[in-house]
Amino acid sequence: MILAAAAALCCGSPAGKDAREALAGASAEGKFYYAHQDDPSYGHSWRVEDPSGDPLDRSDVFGVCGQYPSMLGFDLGELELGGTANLDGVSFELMRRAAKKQAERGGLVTISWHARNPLTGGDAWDVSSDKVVESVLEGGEKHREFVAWLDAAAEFLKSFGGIPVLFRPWHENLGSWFWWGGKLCTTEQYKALWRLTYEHLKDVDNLLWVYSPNGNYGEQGYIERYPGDDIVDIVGFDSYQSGPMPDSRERYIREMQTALDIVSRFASAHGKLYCVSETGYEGIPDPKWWTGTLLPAIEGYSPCYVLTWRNAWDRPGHYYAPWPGSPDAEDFIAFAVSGKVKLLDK
Ligand code: BMA
Repeated sequence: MILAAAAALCCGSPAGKDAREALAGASAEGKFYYAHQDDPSYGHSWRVEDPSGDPLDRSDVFGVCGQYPSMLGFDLGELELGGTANLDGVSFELMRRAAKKQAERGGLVTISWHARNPLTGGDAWDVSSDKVVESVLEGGEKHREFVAWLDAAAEFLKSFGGIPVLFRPWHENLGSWFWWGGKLCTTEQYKALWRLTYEHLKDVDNLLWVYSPNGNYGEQGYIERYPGDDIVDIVGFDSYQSGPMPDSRERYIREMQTALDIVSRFASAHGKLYCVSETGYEGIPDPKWWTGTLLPAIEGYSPCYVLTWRNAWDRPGHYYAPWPGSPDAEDFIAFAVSGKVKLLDK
């Protein structure tokens, strides 16, 4: 069923086909790729100092369990400003080098884009105007500048030399905290933004396109803003645990199960794979989070990957994966050997 459905996906390149077959294969075996944002670039209290020479072997996840995440997450944010590093200081050259190394290890890469606000000049979270999406569409006052941003993204992604990339633009679009969010544009404008992006990147033939709203949306919103079967390969959602234990645990599991129910049915009806495109619990205040909460939250479903967010090197409490000595490290090892998680050897 899953392999037959995969034939309906939109990406036509051999590398993209291999990637989606690998993802479908893992999911058919009841396993998911484990992804960690910015994993080789920095971790809890350390960072790569030499992005062009560092061997990129260090990883908080590897430091804990002796294996690497099978997927790396990166973000393009501020590529559009023409600098050498993204909004969190991750060098674009490091991303390219890490992606190559990841492919050699047999792993995958996913890339999101916290693009700056093209109308106001503010950041991705600047929601002071609801005219931003309109302004970048055909005929809008920022259209030309925005197309230049898309072209810069295309050029960067082409420089990966055919390594498949799960590209995840304009995420968490049902909430209203990014300029492309729910109250900031109409459904038609959102879809037009996605199509414009697709059109300008479609000759980057190593991309798989991931649609990833925030999880607490309800089915109607999810369906309404879905860009279209011809321009999406994988459907997912972002959902986090927040607030004190134990109440937040129950709520998180409930929200994850509801979202997985919606997304898995949607994926099966549309011939797509599905994933948990972002999740986590900031600072992991529950030492049994991995086996006691995350695994139960996805029980009964087979997402092809699950990504946890970044371990900021300069904010000790802002982490979503274990690091050597973190209170959840032992539980992460149990998670890693649960038979459900795909990780990579050195
Ligand atoms: C957020 C935080 C920010 C970061 C942003 C984009 O969740 O981690 O510190 O700048 O993601 O990566």
